[in-house]
Amino acid sequence: MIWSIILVLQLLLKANSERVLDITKYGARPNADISQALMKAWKDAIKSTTSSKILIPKGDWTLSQARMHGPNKAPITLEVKGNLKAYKDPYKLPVKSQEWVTINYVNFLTISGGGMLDGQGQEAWKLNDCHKNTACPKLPINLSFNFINNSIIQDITTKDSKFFHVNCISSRNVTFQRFTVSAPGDSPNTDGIHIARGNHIKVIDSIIKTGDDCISMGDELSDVLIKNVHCGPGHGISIGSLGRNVQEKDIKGITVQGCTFTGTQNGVRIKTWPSAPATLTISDLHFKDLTMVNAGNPIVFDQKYCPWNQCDLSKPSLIKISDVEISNVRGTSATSDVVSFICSKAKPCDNIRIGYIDLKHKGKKPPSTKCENIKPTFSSKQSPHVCSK
Ligand SMILES: *[C@@H]1O[C@H](CO)[C@@H](O)[C@H](O)[C@H]1NC(C)=O
Ligand SMILES: *[C@@H]1O[C@H](CO)[C@@H](O)[C@H](O)[C@H]1NC(C)=O
Ligand SMILES: *[C@H]1O[C@H](CO)[C@@H](O)[C@H](O)[C@H]1NC(C)=O
Repeated sequence: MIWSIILVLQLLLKANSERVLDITKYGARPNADISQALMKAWKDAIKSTTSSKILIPKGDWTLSQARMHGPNKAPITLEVKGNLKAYKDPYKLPVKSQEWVTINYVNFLTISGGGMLDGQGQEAWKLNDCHKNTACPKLPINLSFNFINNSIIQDITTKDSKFFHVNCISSRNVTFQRFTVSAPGDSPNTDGIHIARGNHIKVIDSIIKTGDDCISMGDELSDVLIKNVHCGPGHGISIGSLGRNVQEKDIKGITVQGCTFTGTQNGVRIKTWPSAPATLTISDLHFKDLTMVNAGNPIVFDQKYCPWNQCDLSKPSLIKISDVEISNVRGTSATSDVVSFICSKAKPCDNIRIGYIDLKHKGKKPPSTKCENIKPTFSSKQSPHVCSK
């Protein structure tokens, strides 16, 4: 009896043992483009009916572009131990206007290994003039994960992407943990992680230093947990901007907890466009246990979002913000507006519950709050007093 159990266990262990697909066995050589070797390993991995691991060993590797698509039949681990470098020239991507690394339609993927994905964006950033040119060159995103389920991305650093670092669209049950994003504070549109159209997404225990939003969230999103993330430099954690596309769908269940914002332009921010057609609801939000270290605008709801005055303020936003808990937000603000609720006249903010707030501002003006079309309820003390004019 005991022997038959051991035999079964051994068979199970064997069935579960991962096949290792080392890219050097597929022809990858240092200082040459490894994309073909990686694609060959990927093809074997998705065909495999047992778990497989694609190994990118320690060392410096050049990757022109990788577009890895499923479906896969068994779990895949992509273990990146080395440094993967993009070409410096953004126009050298074999398939233009595509991401550097794209992974689509996979289930049970783990990316790990402690390695680095280096987008080498310094040259591309010089070409970015999107703030004044609507026909600006489209620069490649660093990593794009779309239609991914049950996946984990951990212990990886992405550095100097040419544009958004990570896009995670239409995915379910994806966790980013111990994930590092690193780009200079003045690099344009280098959002850390952009998440949209998904559910059950987590970003935990991570460090995001970038030139744009630390984490930005788009529409049709639910059940997102952002916990113990250190942001800065960058523009903070944002929901939006939203409103310009009439088809945008609701956002529900976003928790930002235990995060630190150091020298960011904003803390947590919701941005919706005025005079815009979308009518979605943004609800069930929890912003708690947040630390601001000289962060500008620690809490902002901006329903008159209008950067560079490129929009029409005559009509209010039609997006509703409701059921929000804000509690235990403390630290120092770089701006005198420490809390700013500019809610829509057409859809006032509803059921906003505010707990402990202690935000200080060093400067001539004392810390203040702005409140339009909102009547919060309070459950603790706030310094400064919120909405008490
Ligand atoms: C991911 O989950 C969704 C919803 O269950 C499903 O429709 C989709 O096919 C899944 N994708 C993959 C790649 O397994
Ligand atoms: C979510 O994904 C993780 C990682 O693959 C997996 O272990 C877990 O079972 C998944 N959760 C659900 C609810 O499917
Ligand atoms: C880098 O970000 C851009 C912006 O979304 C994206 O289009 C591109 O696919 C990304 N590249 C990678 C490699 O993810």
